[in-house]
Amino acid sequence: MIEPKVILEIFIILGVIWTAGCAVVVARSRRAMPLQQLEGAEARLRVGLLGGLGGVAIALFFLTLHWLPYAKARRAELGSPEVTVTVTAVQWSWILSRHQVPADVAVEFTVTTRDVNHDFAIYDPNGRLLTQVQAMPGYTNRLLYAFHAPGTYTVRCLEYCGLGHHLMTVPLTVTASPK
Ligand SMILES: [Cu+2]
Repeated sequence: MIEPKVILEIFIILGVIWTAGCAVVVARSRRAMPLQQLEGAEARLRVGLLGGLGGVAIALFFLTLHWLPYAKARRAELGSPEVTVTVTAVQWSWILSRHQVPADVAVEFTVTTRDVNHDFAIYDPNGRLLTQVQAMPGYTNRLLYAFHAPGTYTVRCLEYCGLGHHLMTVPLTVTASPK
């Protein structure tokens, strides 16, 4: 797993390269050139940039796909769930089948709602968002996650669902790893 700091650094480096490239294009376009030649050079540059950057974007998409937090990627990383928590959202509270889960174990949250859309989000003891999934009427969405430290985590709703939306919090206790 790449550190968020590294991703930010890569993003900044790419941003600097992109900005420098734009500056070069602007500087070159100011040179006095016959109109015909300028258009030809610009057209070639555009096609080159489109093809090159498009290729890079597609390659990055496929190379980084397995880091996306989709159920299949999580399952490949964490294995089959050892603990299941059923989660039902209702205006305006969360109904959890259990409020304690062990650390370092794959936990599957099966999430649905009795009324409107909600969003099941888990925050760590420092208030940092760890993971989330939509709670949708008529559907059960599965969220696989492993907690790495014991503590009191907080479930919140991340989809505005009416007057009592801010009341939708419930603690989730992560106990020491059984392993
Ligand atoms: Cu809400």
